[in-house]
Amino acid sequence: MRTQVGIIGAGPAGLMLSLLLHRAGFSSVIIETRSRAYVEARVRAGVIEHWAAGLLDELGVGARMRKEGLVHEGIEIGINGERRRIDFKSLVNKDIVVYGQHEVVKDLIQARLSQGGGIEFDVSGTQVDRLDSDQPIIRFKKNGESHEIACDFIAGCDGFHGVCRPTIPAGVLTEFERVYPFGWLGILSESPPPSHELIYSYHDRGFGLYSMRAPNITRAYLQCDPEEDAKKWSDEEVWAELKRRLGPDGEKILKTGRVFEKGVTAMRSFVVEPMQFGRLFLAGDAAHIVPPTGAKGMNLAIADVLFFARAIEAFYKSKSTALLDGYTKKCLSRIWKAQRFSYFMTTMLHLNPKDGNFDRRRQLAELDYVTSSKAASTALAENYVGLPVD
Ligand code: RFL
Ligand code: PHB
Repeated sequence: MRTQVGIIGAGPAGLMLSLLLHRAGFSSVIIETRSRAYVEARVRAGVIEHWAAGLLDELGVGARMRKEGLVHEGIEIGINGERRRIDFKSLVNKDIVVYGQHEVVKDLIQARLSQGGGIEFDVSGTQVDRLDSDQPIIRFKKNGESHEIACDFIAGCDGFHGVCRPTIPAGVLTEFERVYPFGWLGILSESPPPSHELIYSYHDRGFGLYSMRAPNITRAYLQCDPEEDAKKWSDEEVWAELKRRLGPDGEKILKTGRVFEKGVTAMRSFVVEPMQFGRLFLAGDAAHIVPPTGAKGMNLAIADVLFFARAIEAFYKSKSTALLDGYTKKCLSRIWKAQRFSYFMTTMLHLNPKDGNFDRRRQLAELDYVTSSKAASTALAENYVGLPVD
């Protein structure tokens, strides 16, 4: 098999890249270890930045998001029960769309398959080779048979635990990392959320986030120990804690319902530099992880592949390698700003067990400041809706 761009991973990064390349007239093949059913059901992100929603429209895959997604013009920040609103519309004249990542993935897969595009699900033994030549190779097995794809370029869109990053020879990459001493216990339930917008709640018992997937489906998170076993939390305990962390009116405004998903996610910030080696280019979670408090992970993945697709187009259309050579620099300038914002949101809103009473007061001052100063709330809004991708 031969293709222009071989893509490892059918997450948001790999799938978006295949559509961007198709629009520009270039061939690609995606290989994915999981089944189509698995990737279409994997519950993850929920917030689509303003420009990313526009890109889905542009690519002709935004129709269901526009019908079923929920447009939000702001968020609420709870400070020990007192809620204050940050109004994106009046501050930066932009909004975001709340629409599950797995729904985006479904829409992208359907679009790609209807273009006749290649996605090989259920592969095993993925290897990337000859990365420093101009014909890198992907090897994999499917149904017991070995396959090889000769590529002009390989896009490593295989997430944090993929094979592409570890294949890059030792000494090439520098890693930057921070691991946080807390995680999120997340639930999905058949019940309406407490507000039509997201509530990020700082509380003396720990952070709580009240999101949604539909008007009658709540997605909520509780700060917990990163090693916590989700099974140890009964549904009753989860609801009681979610109500407490919402504040005095929690009992009244948080409706309970059947919990149909429960899991714990640890939190880290991670970046590798550079994001390329020879003809292998890393994109999305393969190159960086953000803690979910800023809702940036999926959006960063989409921004990376947008920059990569532009670079590929310049290479084939004008034989210029300038954008490919500048890929790392272009991506990192935006990634580090998203890292900064995700770190800011995370440390402002969570209780760090190592912190003392000084830090609690500092957090409360920060929360008061970002919700009362127009300059500070504009900065939060500008980052939340998404920085430019020009
Ligand atoms: P993905 O989605 O992990 O996809 C990588 C794909 O590669 C496959 N793969 C392989 N395929 C072939 N061969 C191999 N050797 C392979 N190894 C792996 C995997 O099976 C998988 O299908 O990475 P991608 O595309 O870079 O996308 C990144 C996003 O998924 C991630 O950043 C977000 O989900 C993060 N995130 C959020 N992002 C947002 O933008 N907004 C949010 O509101 C948001 N909330 C969240 C989140 C992540 C969370 N968790 C569970 C980590 C909330 C949570 C709780
Ligand atoms: C979600 O709805 O899953 C969600 C929303 C906002 C975040 C993280 C996750 O910051």
